Amino acid sequence: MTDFKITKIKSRWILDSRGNPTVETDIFAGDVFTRSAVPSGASTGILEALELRDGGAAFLGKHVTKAVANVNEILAKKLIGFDVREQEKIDLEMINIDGTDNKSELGANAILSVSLSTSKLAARLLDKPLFEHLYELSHNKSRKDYLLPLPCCNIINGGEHAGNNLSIQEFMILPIGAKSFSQAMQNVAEVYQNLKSILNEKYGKTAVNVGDEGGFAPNLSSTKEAIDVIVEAIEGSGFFMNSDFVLGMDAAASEFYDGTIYDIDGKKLSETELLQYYLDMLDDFPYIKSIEDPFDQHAFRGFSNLTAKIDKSIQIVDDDLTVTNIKILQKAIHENAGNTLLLKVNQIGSLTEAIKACQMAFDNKFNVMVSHRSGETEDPFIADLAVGLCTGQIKSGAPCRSDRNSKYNQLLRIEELLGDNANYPESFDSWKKYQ
Ligand code: 2PG
Ligand code: MG
Repeated sequence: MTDFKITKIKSRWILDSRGNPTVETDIFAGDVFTRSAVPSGASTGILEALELRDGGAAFLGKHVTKAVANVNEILAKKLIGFDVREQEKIDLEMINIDGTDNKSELGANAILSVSLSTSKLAARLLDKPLFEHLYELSHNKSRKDYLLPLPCCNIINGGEHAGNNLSIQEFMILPIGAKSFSQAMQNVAEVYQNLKSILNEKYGKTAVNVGDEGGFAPNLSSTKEAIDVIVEAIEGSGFFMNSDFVLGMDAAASEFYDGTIYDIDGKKLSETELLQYYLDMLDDFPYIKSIEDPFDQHAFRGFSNLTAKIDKSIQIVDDDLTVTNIKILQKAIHENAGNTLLLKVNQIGSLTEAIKACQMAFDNKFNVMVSHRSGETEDPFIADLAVGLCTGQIKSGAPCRSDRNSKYNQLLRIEELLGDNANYPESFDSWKKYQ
């Protein structure tokens, strides 16, 4: 008989995609173990759960020995004997041991590494793919067919993720016209390679250096210039705007806001002027269908005003605004601030709470996009999460660099495993048929 009880927990530090230390944890049930690593953001929201770093000299203050010790010396002792199928019970136990609102005692990185590994071990012992276990955990029922996500691939990096002058952090291409996930990834990869040639030809070879998320980081002077070159790459690859691809962006506007003024593309704009900037942009480029964090992380009013003024088919995505936290998401829903939740497990620090945020979003007709962080590892957890929650959307950067492709590649494997039971979204709200 399978024994689902935790027998051992072992945590360590490893390096993430930016060369900073992060927490990795193995959980054992007898001889069987699973492993999870925690990602880390650069343009983080102020209200995110706390990522515990040591301070001091080691790794320029970024070492995680305290978080690792919190797993090995505190959580490992308390969780021995817990049944890994009881995800919520284990997560709540960790939240209680931590005892703070933002997981600052043990560290969200410590707690999350255990939380994610727990779900993987349960899936392994139940002999189920992780996405299936995650579906059952979040829906209390099982299903055969699944919704693969639309890959929202960030092919030009700016903001905090690149050493260029682009204010907007992410320029994403969304392959809406593909009929399958694998076709979508192929289309994206072809555009990416063509974009590389175009950038090289137009701006020289330094323009194809890449940023933190694997997208190119050319020193373009404006948002418009970036959009134009992306459209050229899409059309040059034989695809059509609107039918094959639409565009998305993450402004990550808190990063170009000084508390009074938004400094974008060399222009100094008030909140009202920035609103008009987006409305003009949507007029000029009608294939932009998703804008994340268009205003500062405290600017609920800006989000509401923009959401009210645009067509309902366009996504306004809440990332730093809501930080995967149901209390803040509730406020955003109440104020109609945005219409889509960006779901990042490490913003809240446990799987159970991330699932609750997703459910709250869906219950209130918000779309959900599962997201990586700019500092990533080879752990593909969020690929299974996107399928298990049937969100129909994921962002994991460019189709380049293994920390990004580990997620897309896992989705290719899931698609293969599901065969005819793998579905590709027809629209942003395809998730509605899967809840
Ligand atoms: C974002 C993310 C991921 P970071 O802002 O959405 O793309 O960046 O992890 O740096 O917060
Ligand atoms: Mg963001």
